[in-house]
Amino acid sequence: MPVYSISHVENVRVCVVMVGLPARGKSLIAQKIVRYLSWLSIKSKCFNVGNYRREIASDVVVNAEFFDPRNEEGLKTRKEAVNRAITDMMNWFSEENGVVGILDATNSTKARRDRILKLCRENSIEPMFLESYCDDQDLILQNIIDVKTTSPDYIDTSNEFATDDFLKRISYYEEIYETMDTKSDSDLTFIKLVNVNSQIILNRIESYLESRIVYYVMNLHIKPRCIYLSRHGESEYNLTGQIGGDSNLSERGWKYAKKLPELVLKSLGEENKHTNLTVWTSTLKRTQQTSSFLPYKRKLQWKALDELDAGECDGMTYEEIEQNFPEDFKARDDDKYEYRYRGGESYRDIVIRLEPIIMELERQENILIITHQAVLRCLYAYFMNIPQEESPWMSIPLHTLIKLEPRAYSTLVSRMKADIPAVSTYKEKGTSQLGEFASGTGISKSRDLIRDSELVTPK
Ligand SMILES: *[C@@H]1O[C@H](CO)[C@@H](O)[C@H](O)[C@H]1NC(C)=O
Ligand SMILES: *[C@@H]1O[C@H](CO)[C@@H](O)[C@H](O)[C@H]1NC(C)=O
Ligand SMILES: *[C@@H]1O[C@H](CO)[C@@H](O)[C@H](O)[C@H]1NC(C)=O
Ligand SMILES: CC(=O)N[C@H]1CO[C@H](CO)[C@@H](O)[C@@H]1O
Repeated sequence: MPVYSISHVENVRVCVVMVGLPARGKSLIAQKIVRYLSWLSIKSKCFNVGNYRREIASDVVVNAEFFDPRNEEGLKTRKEAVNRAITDMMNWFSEENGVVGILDATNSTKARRDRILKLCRENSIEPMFLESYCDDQDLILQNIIDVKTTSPDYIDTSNEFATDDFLKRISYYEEIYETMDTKSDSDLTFIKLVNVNSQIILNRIESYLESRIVYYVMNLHIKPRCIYLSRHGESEYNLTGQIGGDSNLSERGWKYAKKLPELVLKSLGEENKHTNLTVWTSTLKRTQQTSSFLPYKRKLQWKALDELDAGECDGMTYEEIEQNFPEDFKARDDDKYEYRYRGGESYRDIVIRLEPIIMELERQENILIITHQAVLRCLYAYFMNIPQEESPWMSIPLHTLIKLEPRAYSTLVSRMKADIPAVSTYKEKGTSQLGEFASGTGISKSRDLIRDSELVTPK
């Protein structure tokens, strides 16, 4: 079975070194890159120097003075934190076959950068610097609000104290900060993002893997927005338990389609009721029928959002598949992510065709996507960092609107059920019967706040 993996093609390892003052969104960018690459099965991990520092100095009260370049004790601790992070990263590269390691630190001086550069070259790892440069005061303040409400350093302090203290901390870093530039750093591989992405400077981007990362960060924005996800309404095939096909909505499916505009408005809330959503559907009738009552003008059909192609099993019920292709039926249950239907697709195949969708989705603002169970699982896995072995088994019921709100360090999820019954199309492992007998994994809670940093990174 051909397995898609950029790293196999190139056999390249990259160390992304974050550069920039505090509150420039470095950790956010670092975490997003890890989430994106992991979703594409590229082994990646973030090494956050701040976390190491908190581990070492867990008993020290950390305020701005700690970051004064003249504070010997602070310097020592911070140096040790950087050293531990680098050591762990190098071990991870060599012992766990890491492909993209991200060193999330300020690394504000050239001397520090030179040291990492040397280490990478000694270990044949490509160093790539990623600087987030920002002099737009509004952006910085917005970031500080995000940081101080989420940073472990400010858990027990008042907002006012946190903001002042953080500004002071930044000013200490500013004393020694040396930005990257195309003259003095002309021989280095780097991306410099100026004020998020109002200007982007690229220097010596060489490998394909590096250019993927560049392309991804170029598409990121930080405007607040929400992403709505919904499956199509119940289809005629769902009533008969058949998979695939291009059937019409059932009567109840049409009811859901009619209810959907109201559901969206309710979820947007009174103050946002004029929000213009962009609507994406697949090219199949059931998603377009589901979108047909939505009042929004921008509706787009994507072939890439079509349901998983069940190949020779298209149009069969799970029972028929179990009878006709018992080995396939078992193989799919054993490894649903990798199993590819005869003449059809696997979950991995879907992730590959969804990659351009994810890129475009990062660029978009408010959006509603109406698609199919397997595709939705993959999209959801990307936003919520769900490991590969779990994502194909997540329960995503019919007639339910899911709302995702990406925040600096977390994604808020809420679900809204339309009060319209539908058959369950959920199939548990080891049976051809449909229905949720136990609770599904993943999104069964009605309202979760999941912090990216607390989530497991897929293997
Ligand atoms: C629901 O029906 C559609 C066809 O209309 C099919 O593609 C989809 O797989 C069905 N869901 C399940 C899990 O049976
Ligand atoms: C779906 O609905 C259309 C229009 O109502 C109808 O012409 C078509 O035959 C239906 N298709 C199926 C497969 O039932
Ligand atoms: C929404 O978009 C439509 C068409 O693109 C436009 O006519 C309308 O003014 C927009 N509404 C708002 C509130 O922006
Ligand atoms: C957090 C971090 O890595 N900062 C370091 C960047 O480099 C300077 C100079 O070597 C150090 O003093 C900082 O601790």
